[in-house]
Amino acid sequence: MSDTEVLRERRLRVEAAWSSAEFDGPVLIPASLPIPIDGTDQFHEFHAHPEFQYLTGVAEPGAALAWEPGDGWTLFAPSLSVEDLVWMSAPPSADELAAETGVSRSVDRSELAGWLESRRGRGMALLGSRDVELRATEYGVESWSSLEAVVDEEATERLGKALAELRRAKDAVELDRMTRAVDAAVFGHLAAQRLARHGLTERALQIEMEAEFFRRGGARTAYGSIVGSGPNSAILHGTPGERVMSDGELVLIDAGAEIEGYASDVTRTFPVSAEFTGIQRDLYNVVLAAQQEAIAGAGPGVEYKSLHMQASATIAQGLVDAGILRGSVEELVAADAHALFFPHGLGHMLGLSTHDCAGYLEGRVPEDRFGLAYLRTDLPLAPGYVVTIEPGIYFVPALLTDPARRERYAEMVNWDVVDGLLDFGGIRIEDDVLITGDGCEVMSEALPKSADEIEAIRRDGLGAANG
Ligand SMILES: [Mn+2]
Repeated sequence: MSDTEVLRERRLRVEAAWSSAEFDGPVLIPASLPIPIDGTDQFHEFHAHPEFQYLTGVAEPGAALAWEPGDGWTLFAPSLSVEDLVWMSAPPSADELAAETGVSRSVDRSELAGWLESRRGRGMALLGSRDVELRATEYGVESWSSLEAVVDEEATERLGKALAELRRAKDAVELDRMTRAVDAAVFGHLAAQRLARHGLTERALQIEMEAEFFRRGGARTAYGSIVGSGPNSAILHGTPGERVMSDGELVLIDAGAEIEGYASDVTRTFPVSAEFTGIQRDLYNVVLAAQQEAIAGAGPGVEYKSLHMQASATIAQGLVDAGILRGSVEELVAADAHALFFPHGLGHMLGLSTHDCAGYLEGRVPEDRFGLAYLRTDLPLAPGYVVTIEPGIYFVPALLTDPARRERYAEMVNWDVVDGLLDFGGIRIEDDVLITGDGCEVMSEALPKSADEIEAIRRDGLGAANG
């Protein structure tokens, strides 16, 4: 099947879902406009609205897609003025967009006003970017209000949910893009792992890793790369800086590339020297065991939350074995004691954004419990879903020196041991996992993760640097 055929099938599934959502009005899905940077003539990096990008496969600033039962799909292609063309490259023509997206009725965006005019006063579902309401003129529409464009908020929400549910399972075009994004991430991580050494900054690793992402086809990073050395490896979303790394410390890198809108999201943790220290290796193996169990358990019909709870138990047991927690695993997990060291969820849906849509099944909400508040996914897994699996163990000084928590967990935590590890940093291991018909496939499998394999890469990298 060609890419445009896959895109057509995708839209057919959406039409069917929207029809059963019992809404017979028009639907407009703007791609969104570039966002100006205040006080300059520049714009923030453009991100198309994921709903527009899903339905068309492209990310065209200022474009819009429309649908109406009985009328089908219309794609409005922006064109630039002669003055704009002095500064900017020409966007694809309506015909080019028709060929790329398979939306045969692709027309110049100047026809959008007429499309709205002929639907004057009718309730419309407005998906995609809502910027059209405030910046209508930039879509070539004189005035949103004078056209009596009416947004049916209830229908908008209903159709949006139906679309989000369809977006969970990835089709062939999406998986092709995600595979390329994951492959680029793997090469970038390997480059950073080989380069790391005493005396380098976090920033130096980031630069070489991201260069590799771009060389391998990455359009940009999927999110701000996280490179944390030493104590910084415990900052869950830490920004790489000028901190110089030293032998004996860990480095945590959580980074991915984006290709044609699709994200990869991979984490590895490794020593600055050629080897893990004893406690680093022990805790690394606990995280690795939790991660491998979750991957072994992932498959269609499996509740993601049950994988999170299993990982929590494995981490609690590992912390008991390391002399950090005290008590039975059941009691520790029930009291969220493990969450002092694993304060986030097992992972999330991945796709057009790093935390892709619809991680929670309709009707479910995050629990207001320390150990589960940041669980971003709560649904039964199904074939085609791509999720991350990313347990971790961290020593976050803010959590571990908090008087209320020290009192609450006075008996369950061996605080003397913890006090000696406040600058340990953290360990996270994250892979991107595709749920298949009978289990799962680790998309980022090419990036080694056993302690021995990591040390071999480090020895090799350090040898190359010295030789
Ligand atoms: Mn992640």
